[in-house]
Amino acid sequence: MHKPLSNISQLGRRGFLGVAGVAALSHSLLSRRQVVRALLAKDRLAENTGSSAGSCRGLPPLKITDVRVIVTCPDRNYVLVKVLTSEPGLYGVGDATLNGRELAVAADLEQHISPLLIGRDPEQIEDTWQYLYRGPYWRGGPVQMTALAGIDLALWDIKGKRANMPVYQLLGGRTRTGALAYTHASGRNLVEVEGVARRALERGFKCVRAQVAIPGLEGTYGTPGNKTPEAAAGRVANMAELPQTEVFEPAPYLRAVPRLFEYLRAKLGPEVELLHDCHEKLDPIQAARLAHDLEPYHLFFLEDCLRPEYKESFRLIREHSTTPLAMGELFNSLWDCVPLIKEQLIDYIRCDLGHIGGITAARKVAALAELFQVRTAWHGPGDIGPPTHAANVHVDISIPNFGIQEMVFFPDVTREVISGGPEFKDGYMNVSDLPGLGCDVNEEAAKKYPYRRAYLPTARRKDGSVQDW
Ligand code: CS2
Ligand code: MG
Repeated sequence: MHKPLSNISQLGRRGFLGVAGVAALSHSLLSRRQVVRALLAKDRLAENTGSSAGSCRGLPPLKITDVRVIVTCPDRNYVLVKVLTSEPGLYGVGDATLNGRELAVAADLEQHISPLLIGRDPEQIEDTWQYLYRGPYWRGGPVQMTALAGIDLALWDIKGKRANMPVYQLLGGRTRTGALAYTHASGRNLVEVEGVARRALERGFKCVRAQVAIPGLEGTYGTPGNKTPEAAAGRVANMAELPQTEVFEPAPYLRAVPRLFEYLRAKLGPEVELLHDCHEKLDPIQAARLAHDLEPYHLFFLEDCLRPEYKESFRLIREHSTTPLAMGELFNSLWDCVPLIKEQLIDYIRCDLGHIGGITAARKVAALAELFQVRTAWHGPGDIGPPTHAANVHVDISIPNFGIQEMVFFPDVTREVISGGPEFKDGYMNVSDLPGLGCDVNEEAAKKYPYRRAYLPTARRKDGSVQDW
């Protein structure tokens, strides 16, 4: 078999150089092909790490050119995000408002997040989410997740505008004609709550959350304090330069709340959907007792009975009542939602899109919840901005397991700064078919209302110990 060697010697040196030459040539050809392949791969990699080669058909590649953080206080503090792009006039608006910690979020956005985004492709929403969530190594928490949510909303807004579609179309299109909404009816006594609830029903609401001041207790969450119900509707009645301290005792609360719903059912009848927010105030057995005592009044749901740290205690409530349960506005991570959903210990997941990482996070929570027949009831109070309310409804009308949407009406002064957002009609919320989220921010108007430091109230028991507000 060793013939070939002799062939080589027969070829002589020229022949050998010839072969060597061909080998070198094919090698260089090879390496050139490898170079081209490597270049293409690099392109793909670049594409997958935030700098793309124009992902929308025929459109030039897009880059983030600036991130503006707008802190303003028309009637309360908001932190808005404006993500500008290399396409003239194309920008995204997001909301990164975290009540009582606004400047911490603004600083995170300005000092830490914005530098990371300049030059990236805004179309790479999921990659940017992962990069901003896992990239900092230290992950989660209300400040970072609110900052991430602000960016996430702005990127979905850009993608919708570029695709010339409302965001709900990007999320798979409509699953319903509108999102059933609820509003707040709070009062200093039963008659006042009934009055506010009746006015809400006249306005078209089919669902009302009822909160009443507890006799003998100074200030109770969700009640107007010394303001009229209208002035306090949907707003935190007493934001203050320094936290005001309310006094809470579970015993009078556990007596007063069932009386409230007995009264409202007697006055308003069986049709109207009624909800109540415990606001994370109770110990497990107290929550079980309340849920049990409220059974005869068929609440749509009882919200946030327990503190977010005590998820396993929902089992105790389940053991003692069939009152539907909602939980989640204080969750800051997708993973916070898993145990309650997986074990069906709640019926409604109530995350705040603005504090859990935006639309990208919410649609994953909704998908998980769908698998366990849990419905959504995203947080929608007055201390998150219209862009988050818009995002709520874009997700609500594009998922199969929507439950209900909390909403508030924003005063004109806020609308002067932040236009657009979902509209209320005959009991339902809806968004426009404008491309993107459908909101815009007026930076000049925002400048007219500088930030004012404000704190949420805190609470203590009568013995002076700290209590959840
Ligand atoms: C409440 C909120 O609407 C709700 O369900 O829990 O109003 C909450 O108190 C505020 O967002 C706190 O900032
Ligand atoms: Mg709540």
